[in-house]
Amino acid sequence: MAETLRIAIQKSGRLSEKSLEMIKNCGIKFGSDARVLKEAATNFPLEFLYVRDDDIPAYIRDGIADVGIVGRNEYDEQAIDLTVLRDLGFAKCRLSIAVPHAFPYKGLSSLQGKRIATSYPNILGNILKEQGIQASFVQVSGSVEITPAVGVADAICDLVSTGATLAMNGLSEVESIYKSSAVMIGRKDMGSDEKSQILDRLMLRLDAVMRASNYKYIMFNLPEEHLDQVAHIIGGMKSPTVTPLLEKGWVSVQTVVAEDTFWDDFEQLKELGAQGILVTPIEKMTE
Ligand code: PRT
Ligand code: ZN
Repeated sequence: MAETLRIAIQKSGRLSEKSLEMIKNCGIKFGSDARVLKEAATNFPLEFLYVRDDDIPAYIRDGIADVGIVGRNEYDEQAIDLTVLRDLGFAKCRLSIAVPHAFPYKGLSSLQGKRIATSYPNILGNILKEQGIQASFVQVSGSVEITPAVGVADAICDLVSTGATLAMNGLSEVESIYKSSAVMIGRKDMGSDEKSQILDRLMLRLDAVMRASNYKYIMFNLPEEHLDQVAHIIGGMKSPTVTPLLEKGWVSVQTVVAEDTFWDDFEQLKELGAQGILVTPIEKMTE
């Protein structure tokens, strides 16, 4: 039987939708039916395993899955020896220390001898150890933010994205100790050449999808005399496509710009007389 690559995806939670969307954008077709445990893609040798995110690293280690998508926090906390294949850039969050407003926090050393509630004792433990700080951990798997109010802990260390949960529970975020986003992880040895080749094909597509999301395609009309200056602004790219317009002295320019600098570029182009600026997303982009 032909080899297939098995990917473990969170069944239902913050990572699920975006993980599946990225794979769909790779042109891979499947049902993404969250009621099933596993399913196969119809046009690519890939099988999906829908599980709890906590179980993904161990499933990969044990060969039940070959690769998977988890939060970097989950992977680092479990300290299972795999490879981070790609940082996928979504589900961004930070692991932060938060304390009740009355706590006189002056830095990590204020945690000396305190009780800290967290679901990340390994990540936090390593950071405190580096600083020579000793604290006791109250290990909880949910509702970490209520522990100071009920007298179980003096401080907490939990994931934060908007900060709304902390604010709602009367806690101040005093220090961010670690940053996380979704990562694709895999076993160091795929076990067969065929499987490694499938993984390479998947990564090639994933890279094209990720690269595309970092760029925009823009088209605009420009007085020809400003072409040199515009080329300077959108420099770093391969030369733009320039076509003359019927109106004398005007050209139409088409090029790719980075999402990061898009608004700066846009303003400068306007200043140079660019008109009818049209911006579109790019679906796939190869090198
Ligand atoms: O059921 P299963 O075990 O699969 O899911 P789960 O409940 O363990 O995980 P889930 O879906 O909540 O989170 C999956 C991953 O998403 C995490 O491991 C992180 O990598 C990432 N992520 C991104 C977050 C957050 N943002 C986040 N805000 N995970 C959790 N939170 C929680 C946080 O713990 C706190 O309770 O959201 C609350 C804070 O949010 P804000 O926006 O109020 O600051
Ligand atoms: Zn979980």
